[in-house]
Amino acid sequence: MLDSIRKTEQEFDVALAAAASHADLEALRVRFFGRKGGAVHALFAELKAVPAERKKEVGEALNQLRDSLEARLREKLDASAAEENARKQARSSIDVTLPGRTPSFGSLHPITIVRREIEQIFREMAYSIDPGPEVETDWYNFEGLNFTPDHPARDTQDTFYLGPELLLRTHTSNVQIRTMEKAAPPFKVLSAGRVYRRDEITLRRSPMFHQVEGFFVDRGVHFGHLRGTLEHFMRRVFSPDTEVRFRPSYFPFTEPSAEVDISCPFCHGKGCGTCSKTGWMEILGCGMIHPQVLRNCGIDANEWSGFAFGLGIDRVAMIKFGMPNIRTLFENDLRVLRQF
Ligand code: 2U9
Repeated sequence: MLDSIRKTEQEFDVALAAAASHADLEALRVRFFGRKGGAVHALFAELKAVPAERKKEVGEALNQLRDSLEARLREKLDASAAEENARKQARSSIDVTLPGRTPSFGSLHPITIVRREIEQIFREMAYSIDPGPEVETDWYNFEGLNFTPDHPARDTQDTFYLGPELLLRTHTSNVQIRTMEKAAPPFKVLSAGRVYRRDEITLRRSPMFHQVEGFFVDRGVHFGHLRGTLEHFMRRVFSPDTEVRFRPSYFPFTEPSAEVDISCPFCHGKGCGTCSKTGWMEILGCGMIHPQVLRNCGIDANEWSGFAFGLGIDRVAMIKFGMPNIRTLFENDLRVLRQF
């Protein structure tokens, strides 16, 4: 019997050393401690047949065997459970040494950046901002601004009509007419938004573009105020050393009218490819509001006078950001937009 006990212990040692997984250890437990056919159990069953004088000695040896095997099995089971735990933890834990994922933020469209910058410059000069409607009647877009029905200047602003009287505004001047009609002077208003003209798409033109217009009506407003305002505006939008020059022009809603050039921001007036070697770039139109336009809105042109100006935001954005093609602004190419 004592031989069987020793043999069982040796078999257990071999099996325990070979057990590589939790499943192996479980099989080993059943093989030695299982109620049915377990080796240790079977030895205890044999104890009944041992002669009485040897029962104590064999019984003690059996108890020792059981305790020792149980302890060794428990130790290995615990170690295997700890290992499994560590493996699970390693699989699910966060590696704090990995570089973080950068969240992707949106950014403002270059036209929005320029529009807000222009609005801020005029807010600082006490102008109020009013975007106005894009769908407009003939009166607010044309007639109120001195474009009579057969006025040739209507041809220069080829229009998208939505009905006989309804159209997509060709400029933001509709806002000024609406303002003057509603309230009494003085006024200082800036309007910025989308305008539409039936133009072919070229490098510089698009059928939809963005315009800013400003106007100032008060007693005694004269061309000097216009000049000072625009020089300040241009030097804020471009650089403080920007030169500004006025050339006589014609618009039906202003008299006198002028076109304004700035010294080329790329070559500072020396002449380069971008300014066609002239050193100047045309940037906006302006003038003193035509007395007939004031009268159209019920304003006494003998008491009040005003100036107005208009420019394309897209053109300013193209110059500021060095874009040769207006389409770059409207294609929503993320490789472009992510740069802003
Ligand atoms: C009222 C009276 C007068 C706004 C003006 C211009 C001259 C002008 C163009 C520049 C480039 C439009 O974007 S563009 O094509 N604008 O030249 N705009 S004066 O004059 C007004 C506005 C409102 C009641």
